[in-house]
Amino acid sequence: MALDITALSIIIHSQKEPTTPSPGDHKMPLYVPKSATVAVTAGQLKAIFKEQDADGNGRLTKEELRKAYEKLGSRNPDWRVRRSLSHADTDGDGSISLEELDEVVKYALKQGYNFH
Ligand SMILES: [Ca+2]
Ligand SMILES: [Ca+2]
Repeated sequence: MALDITALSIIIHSQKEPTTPSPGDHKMPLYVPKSATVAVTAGQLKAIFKEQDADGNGRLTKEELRKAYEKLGSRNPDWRVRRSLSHADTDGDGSISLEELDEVVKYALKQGYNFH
């Protein structure tokens, strides 16, 4: 099941936001602040990474990894991609297979990776 991270962030954000009762309040703009901080599980992280496999070939290229980290709100996605590859790209082909993705997820979790 694909995890809709945008919807997730909106839900979390709206929970944190103090309720301001006003008419038309239900028409909230679809704006997701980058400051939303949420702990994620390994399964959620993996789902987010897999979602970025745009061509569906079961491998995450640097570009696809970068998108994943951008989606996670990383301030320095390029650096994260380099770290992930050096940590998890065990066969050295410059992309992350589904097997290697587990290592990326472990790495990301070890960094205490959250949505910020
Ligand atoms: Ca791919
Ligand atoms: Ca690889």
